[in-house]
Amino acid sequence: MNLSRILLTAAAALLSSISLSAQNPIIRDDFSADPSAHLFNGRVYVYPSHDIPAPPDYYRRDWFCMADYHVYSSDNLVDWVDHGVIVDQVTAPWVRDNGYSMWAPDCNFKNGKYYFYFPAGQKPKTGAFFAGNGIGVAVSDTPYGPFVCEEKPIQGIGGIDPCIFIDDDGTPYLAWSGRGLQLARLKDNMLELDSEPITLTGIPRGQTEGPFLFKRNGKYYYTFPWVEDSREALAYCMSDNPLGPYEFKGKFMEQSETICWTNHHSFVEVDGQWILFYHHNDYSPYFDKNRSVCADYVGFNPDGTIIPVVPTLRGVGVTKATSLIQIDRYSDKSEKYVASEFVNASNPFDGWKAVLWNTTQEKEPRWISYNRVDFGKDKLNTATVRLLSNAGGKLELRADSIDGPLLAQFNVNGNFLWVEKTVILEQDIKDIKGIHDLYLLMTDGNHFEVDWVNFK
Ligand code: FUB
Repeated sequence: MNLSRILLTAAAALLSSISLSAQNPIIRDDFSADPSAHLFNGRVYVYPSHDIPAPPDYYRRDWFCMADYHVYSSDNLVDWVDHGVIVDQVTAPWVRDNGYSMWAPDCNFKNGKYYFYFPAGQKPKTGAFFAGNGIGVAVSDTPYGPFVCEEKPIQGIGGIDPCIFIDDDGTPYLAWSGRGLQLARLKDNMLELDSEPITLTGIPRGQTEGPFLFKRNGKYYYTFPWVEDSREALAYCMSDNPLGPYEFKGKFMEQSETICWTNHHSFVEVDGQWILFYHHNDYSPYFDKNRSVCADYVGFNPDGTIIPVVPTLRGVGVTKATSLIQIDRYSDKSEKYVASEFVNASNPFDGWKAVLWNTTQEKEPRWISYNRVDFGKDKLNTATVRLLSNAGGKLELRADSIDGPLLAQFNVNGNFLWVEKTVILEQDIKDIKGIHDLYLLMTDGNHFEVDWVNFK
């Protein structure tokens, strides 16, 4: 690799970081997909692919379009830092520089280095139009770069969606999607195959891609998106050996209820709790090739099988009461007449609002809840809600349940305008401390929109 390429990669990795926030999706200022999450040195690093709207030099406007990779990290699963571009199609030596096919990547740590694996269309030989997909490696001393790309992709394999798994004894394995789901041992140098690839068998009919291999309690899990009907569910096989044979165990996430055709995922254990990272098309409801990374907790049955995960708006982590609590990504709600909608449908990245309403026939209290809010150790004095109402009414904030301790009450005159309304906390609740679920109730009125809640 020449010096200018190294400098470009280093500069990208040093780009100033941007703080993002909690809830789903976790990356809220850009599209992101195919998340591969790992715990390195006490921080969770997520290596996603990066969807972009097709630029003029890309001939397909209806397809995936990906020109580079970012890496994100967090020490609390709530505040995510974007470390900038780590690899891109123009500076990666063997990659077609207008291919826009930098699909699902992965990264892992061995021999004191971080190895980033990524698929991409190769530069065609002179005179040829197409050269097929390679899987390349870029190496770094840190999980966030700068990464230096190998001159050539891994020899002897082609395909997409590499996953690098390191067993407890240090043996590396590469899983990927080629002619079926593939798996091979890697040499200690992390750059060459050390065994003939194996094709997974025994998976019921249905297209597969995007493997993620992990180990828990001595069992190996080979997990993958699996097309059943017309969209991808997430499914898995289990084995007592890394190279199988694997036994099909079924789905652990159903197909998205939106139009999103793909899903792609990874598992990571943080402080004894397993988390599933995956993607949906939250910010792009009408075009499913612009996707967004989400995360939810995942559990296991005593026999090691995965308890199916139902996607949430709320996601993972504990939210500080003193932050802008995006209660529109609620964890629970009253049965009827509550929805999470875009604040500004013409710019989804403005985020969501919760809408609570009643009809002329029905006048019930409507509510939403947001779990795991940390009220801290210090005394709080005020609560603020950013809201909009047509004819006004009354909102309440409560802790722990819909009839739990009253935190604050808001009497609102409606005027169809967004306002930030602040009230003093109820006297006997001012010393609320620690982690509680937060409930917001519309106890009077027939239309409220709520953007966020904040305590000071
Ligand atoms: O992101 C492009 C492709 O879509 C990935 O490589 C697949 O796993 C699917 O998510």
